Order: sequence, then C-alpha cells, then structure tokens
Amino acid sequence: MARKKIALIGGGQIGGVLAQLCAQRELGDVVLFDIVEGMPQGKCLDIAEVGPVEGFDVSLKGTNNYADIKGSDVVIVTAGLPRKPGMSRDDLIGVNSKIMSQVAEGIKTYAPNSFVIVISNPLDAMVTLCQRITGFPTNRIIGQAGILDSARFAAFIAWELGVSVRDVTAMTLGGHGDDMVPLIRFTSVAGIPVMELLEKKYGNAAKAKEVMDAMVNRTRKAGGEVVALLKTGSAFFSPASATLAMLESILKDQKRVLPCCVYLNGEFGVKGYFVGVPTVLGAAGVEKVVEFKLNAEEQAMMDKSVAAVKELVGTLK
Ligand code: TXD
Repeated sequence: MARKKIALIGGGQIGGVLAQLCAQRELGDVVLFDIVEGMPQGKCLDIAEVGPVEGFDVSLKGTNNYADIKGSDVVIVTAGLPRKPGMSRDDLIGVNSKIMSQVAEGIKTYAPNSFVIVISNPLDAMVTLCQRITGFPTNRIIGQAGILDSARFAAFIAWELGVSVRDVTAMTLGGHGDDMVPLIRFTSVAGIPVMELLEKKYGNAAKAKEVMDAMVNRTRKAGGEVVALLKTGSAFFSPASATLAMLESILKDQKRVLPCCVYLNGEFGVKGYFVGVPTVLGAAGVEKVVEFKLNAEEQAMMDKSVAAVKELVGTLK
C-alpha cells in the first residue's frame, strides 16, 4: 500500500516544524511548498538527513511548484504572515486573504480530492476563504485553533495544580480570538472538575474563581504573550503539534473528539459559519459535530465569540 502524501503549503516556522514532525512519525511522504526559492528544498534536504538518526523512511520534497502537490491526501496551509508585537490576528486579514486566494487556487487545481487543514490567521476567516475558493465540501476543510487554545488552557491548569499535563482535559469553543470560550464546566483533572480542586487548594470559592479567571484570561491572550516575547513572529511549536493531532486522526481514522474550526449547519445555534466546536475527525474528515447544551453564561460567551467571527468574515472581499 502506497504511503500517504501530505502537502504543506508554507514552509516557514510552523511549516518547517510540521515537515519534521510528519517525517519523524512516518505519517506519509511530505511535499513542502513555499514561494521562497530554495528554502523549502533546503529544509526538506536537512530533515531528510535526520532520517538515519531518527529512523524514518518517508520522502521529503521541497518545491516552489504547485504541480508537486498533485495527489496529496491532506494539504496543510500555513502560508501567510504571522503577527508582530501589538498586532491582532485580525490585522492580518488583508495580506493573508491575498495569499490564501493563491493557495486555494493551487489546491483546487492540483489536489482537488484532498482534505485541507488551515492554520493561517485570522484562522476563522482564512478557513472560510479557503472553502469558498476551493469549493470543497465542508467535511474536507478544517481549521486548527481549538486544540492549541485548549492545550494552552490545560498547561496553565496543570502548572497551577502541580499535576501532569496528560491528566488535564480542557476545552475551548468559538473563534480563535480574544473572545474564545474556555469551558470550565467541562474541564477536569483525571475526571475531577477543576473548580473542585482549586477550591480545595485555596480553601474558598472566591479565591478559586479568581485564579481560574486569571488562567482563562491568560489562555485568551496566550498567542500574544508568545508574540511579545519572540518579537519576530508568533508561536510555532504548539500550533504544529496541535495540527499533527488532527492530521493523525484523519489519516488513521481515529475518530478523535477534538476542538476544531468547522462549518456549522445549525449546531450550537450557528448556521453557515466556521466556528470552533468539538468535532469527530476520521477518514471522512469532519464526521460529526459533538453538540451539547451550554448554560446561559456559556451561551452568552459563545454568542459573543460567534458575533466576532461573523464580523470578521463579513470583511472578506
Ligand atoms: O493555531 C493557529 N491557527 C495559529 C496560526 C497559531 C500560530 C500562528 N498562526 C498563523 O500561521 C500565523 O499568524 C501565520 O498567519 C501562519 C504561519 O505562521 P508562521 O509562524 O509559520 O509564519 P512564517 O514563518 O512567516 O511562514 C509563513 C510562510 C513563509 O515561509 C512565506 O514565504 C510563506 O508563508 N508564504 C507563502 N507561501 C505560499 N504562497 C504564498 N503566496 C505565500 N506568501 C508567503
């Protein structure tokens, strides 16, 4: 059976890490596309030479020619500029829409049957634009943001409670923006509700809520926190790993329930927009949206986040 083919459109910070992660996990042969001459070729040659050390046999090909993505099973799009300190993700919509228009045409032409995972920011708008231009069915176009946001939330909780990150289950909903919705009610440590553990640690509910509110706020601003430190770009290790979870669930038909930016057809009261919700990802891409009842406070936060997504998408040409 032939190996899967994974195309990475954008060979920058995230694209380069993705290429190495895909190779080391032998998820498939990798084609790394970028418009910069030589850079994707150089990164692929370098990663290929990791093979004897790490023990992988997939092939890696760097290219500046879309024809090389022909027949890809999955295409991952990181093409686009990242934020600089002081910028919001939404500030990127003009320049990255132009880039996404080119990228989507390339995918439509050379990989018309592929699954597409979009990473470029502003994520909710870029995944929308990619679907509009490719015309792909919505089960084959997915945005990555919620796994990263949930991972950040889980990390803060694990560090606060002194437990393994592996035992924290955290969930975020909504847009990949400052209005994202960390769902405290569904966040637990080894199944124990996180607020119960915080109240036990601090001995009172008020302090526990104060600590949780600070972690929720840090989660919402976590992207900007990294940008402010790096100064030259945005987070790339964590978005790359988050994307790998989606890629593996599709390629291996794992049916994982992951927070992904997917097209909603009425779920959570949203119709016709891509929004972050718990999603079953398998061989058919988006196989199911896992819907559940939000309480009044959660619904209000979700409505606010969705309104921000609608406003941003409304600015797309
Ligand atoms: O989780 C998430 N969804 C977000 C996504 C998390 C962090 C960063 N997020 C966004 O991903 C970020 O705001 C950017 O919009 C993308 C890519 O971030 P990265 O850090 O990888 O940016 P780089 O290092 O600048 O890489 C972008 C590459 C670069 O090599 C350019 O040459 C290339 O994109 N590029 C293009 N490739 C193809 N086609 C065109 N037109 C093009 N223009 C630039």
